Formats: sequence, C-alpha cells, structure tokens
Amino acid sequence: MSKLYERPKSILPTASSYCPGCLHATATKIIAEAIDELKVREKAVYVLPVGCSTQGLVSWDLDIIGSAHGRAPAVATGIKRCRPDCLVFCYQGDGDLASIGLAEILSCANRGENITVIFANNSIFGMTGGQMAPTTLLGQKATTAVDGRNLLGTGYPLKMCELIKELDAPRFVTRCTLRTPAGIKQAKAAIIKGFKNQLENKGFSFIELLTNCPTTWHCDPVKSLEFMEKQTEKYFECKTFVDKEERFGE
Ligand SMILES: Cc1ncc(C[n+]2csc(CCOP(=O)(O)OP(=O)(O)O)c2C)c(N)n1
Ligand code: SF4
Ligand SMILES: [Mg+2]
Repeated sequence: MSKLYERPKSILPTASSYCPGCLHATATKIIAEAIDELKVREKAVYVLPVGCSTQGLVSWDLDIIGSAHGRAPAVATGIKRCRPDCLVFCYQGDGDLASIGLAEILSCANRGENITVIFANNSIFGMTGGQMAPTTLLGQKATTAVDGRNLLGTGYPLKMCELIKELDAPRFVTRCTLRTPAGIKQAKAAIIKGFKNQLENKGFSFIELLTNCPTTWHCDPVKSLEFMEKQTEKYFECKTFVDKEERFGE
C-alpha cells in the first residue's frame, strides 16, 4: 500500500512537544517539507531564537545554532557571510523578533542580507506564560494587560511587514495565515520562494506567518482559530508587500 504522507527527512520521528493545536507545529512541518522539496537539508542551517519554537529542538534533524534572545538575524548574518554556500534561515516568534530583537531584524533587512527570516506572529509571549508582545492586539488580554491591551500607554500593535517593506533592500516581504489549509499552502509556497531567493543570491526575504497560542490565549484550539479569523487577520493583512525583480545594489 502506498504511503499517504511521508515525514520530511529534516524532522525526526519524535512526538511534538508543542501544546495541542499550536500552529508552531504546522509551521515546522511546512518548513521541513520546503527543505526536503528543494533538497537542501545537507546545507541548511537553522538559527534558533528564544521562545516556544526552541521546543522544535527535539524534532529538527538539521544543523542548528542557538542565538541569544532576538539576535537570530545577527547570528544568521555571520554564518551566511562565512558560509555563503549554506541555506541560512531564522524562525522567530513575535516577542523575539519584534520586541527584544527589533534592532537586529530591521538592521538585517536594511542591509539586504542574503538570508531567509520566517516570523511566527501569535501576538503574545507564549513561552513565558502570556505577557503582552508588541504585536498583541488592542483589547487582547495578557498577563501584563489583564483588562486587554490599551492604546493609551502601549500604542498600536506593531506591523512588522509594513515596517520592513519601507526599507529599500528587502527582496520579498509577505504575510500569510496558518489558520486555513489554503493559507498553509500559500505559506509553504512563500517559504519555498524565500529559500529560492537565497539560493539564487537574490537577497533578504521575510515571511510572516500568523499563528496562535491556545494555551496563553486561554481557549481551545478551535476558538483560537476563530480569534485569528475575527481579530488577528483583520488587523494584520495577509498579502505580499514586496516582491522585487532585482537585488538591491545590482
Ligand atoms: C534576554 C532574555 N530575556 C527574556 C527571556 C525570557 N523569554 C523567553 S521566551 C520569551 C518570549 C518569547 O515570545 P515569542 O518570541 O513571541 O515566542 P512564542 O513563545 O510566543 O512562540 C521571553 C521574554 C530570555 N530567555 N532571555
Ligand atoms: S505556549 Fe503557546 S506558542 Fe507555546 S507551544 Fe503552547 S500553544 Fe504553542
Ligand atoms: Mg509569540
């Protein structure tokens, strides 16, 4: 009997340690499938951030290097410049990328580094128990915003694609949702494109994935998808912001 689905080679046959219904698992799966389909596992280097995605350490079967909180794009820059033959990518959460690591991602994007950054935006600090992130939606509850995020005092949720698209150097900037099968398909195609851009020396690609955190949102996985549809996707528009023909400086 033919197999319906084969586990990607860059994923070990271990149980996932993500919470049930967490879309980090879906992101992991499509990134691994993209690496397999491009046949680049042997030269892939994953720069691990700080956040729940570190739980992927038990399942990835790739070269991985850890980085300090928010510094993954800086570490990825160093690796890529020393080993331009490698496929270097970051997979960072919103606390990591848009809060403590805001300077690193903007500088890296502004330099047009030839790397691929995948950004998992679940609008919360998941790993540390649900503190407000720069991306937390107005009115969304967090342990540090018990009545919901308030505009006065905390400002608007940061839109990272919209910030990065204003820079001249980035080659590809897009936002997709992992809420639906169609969104997952688009996200995988965007990841493949981001990887191909790097392999063809085309410069910096930024792929934002809208995700969830049922545990710190205090709801079941189905309700978390409803929240994404009614709240997250209304504020964070899913579209391609930049898709340039030429690399900056060419
Ligand atoms: C320098 C430093 N400050 C704070 C922390 C605590 N910390 C660990 S994960 C995290 C936030 C992660 O949130 P996010 O990047 O959104 O990832 P998620 O868990 O939501 O996927 C923080 C603040 C740390 N590990 N190191
Ligand atoms: S705490 Fe949230 S982001 Fe972390 S694994 Fe659980 S559901 Fe996923
Ligand atoms: Mg987060």
